Amino acid sequence: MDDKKIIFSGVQPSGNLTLGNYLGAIKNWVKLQDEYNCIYAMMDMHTITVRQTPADIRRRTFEVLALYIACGIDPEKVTLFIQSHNPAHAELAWVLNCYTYMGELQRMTQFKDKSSRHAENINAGLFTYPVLMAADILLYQADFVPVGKDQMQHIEICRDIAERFNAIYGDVFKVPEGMLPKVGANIMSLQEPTKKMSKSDENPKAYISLMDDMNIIAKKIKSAVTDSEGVIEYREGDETKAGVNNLLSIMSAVTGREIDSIAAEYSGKGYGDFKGDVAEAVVECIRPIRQEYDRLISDKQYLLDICAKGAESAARISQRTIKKVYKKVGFVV
Ligand code: ATP
Ligand code: LTN
Repeated sequence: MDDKKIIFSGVQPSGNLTLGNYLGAIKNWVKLQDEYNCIYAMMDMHTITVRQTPADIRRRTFEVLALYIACGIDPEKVTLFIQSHNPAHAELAWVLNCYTYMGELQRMTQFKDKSSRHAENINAGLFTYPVLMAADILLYQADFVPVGKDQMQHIEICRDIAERFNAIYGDVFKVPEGMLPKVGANIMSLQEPTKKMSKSDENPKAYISLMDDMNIIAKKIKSAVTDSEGVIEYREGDETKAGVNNLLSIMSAVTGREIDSIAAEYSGKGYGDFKGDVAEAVVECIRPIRQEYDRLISDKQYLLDICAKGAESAARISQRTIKKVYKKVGFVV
């Protein structure tokens, strides 16, 4: 291996990827692929913490892979694989479960949120979700984990578990750091802009899916909730401005322009003009991704070959960590 630092990240194939997933995570991954050794996975094992239709997981796993590549991830430079293809994730997760406290898992926002939304199925996997995520990252001795803001609490618990384990057994795990994008780390719902944009939102008008038709995307942006003040201004922390703040962040993230300069350009103009331009910018950002995606998704064999090669290399790298961990805890290796 060369001396490049290691990056690990992934997305769950639990729904159609949103503009939030793209701007918060995947867009950032593309920028990192030359400078780092990047490993990106489809986190299928995490999706079954919530009840799913099996055929949907299978189809979406390929969709997510095709989207990664359509967004600009180069399979020649990056390791791309399906989480369940490398058994080391489940193996390390078991060990780490025994070094994680119930109390710290109980405090996780995502657990509280998802268990209230799925009250009929609060399973043990949903509870230990962050432990599997810690295993994903620690297996590869990752230095950095590029994610959106909502995942930072999971990165924190991963660091705590790694430090706890290292304190007992010596330097086994690299303690990773989260990496947030400069803009786009927290794209909000278009309908309730104080909530994050989420692919599992029951109201499809709340999110932009990368799979939406271009005219639907434009419509969703034009009907985004704003306020009655009529002033295009970014006011951090002002909940009444959450809708406008969000549209400004989206515009900034898709065009690469500074928020202040966008706000200045629209000062004195109405929301209608502004939304029309945001809609156009978002459509122009997604259109080429969609075209490339449509081409890739029809070539199943190509996608299968990529994840077979990726799984082999992922298994090879992670075996080193598994061996070390098993030896340290006292298993016969
Ligand atoms: P779900 O709704 O099923 O929990 P999700 O839409 O939150 O899914 P994930 O698969 O959990 O998506 O997240 C994938 C990546 O996208 C993570 O790095 C996450 O931080 C990022 N992400 C998700 N939603 C947003 C958002 N609204 N803004 C910025 N980044 C986001
Ligand atoms: N929980 C993450 C998906 C995920 C992940 C990971 C991200 C699972 N394992 C490891 C980064 C590193 C989410 O985005 N919901």
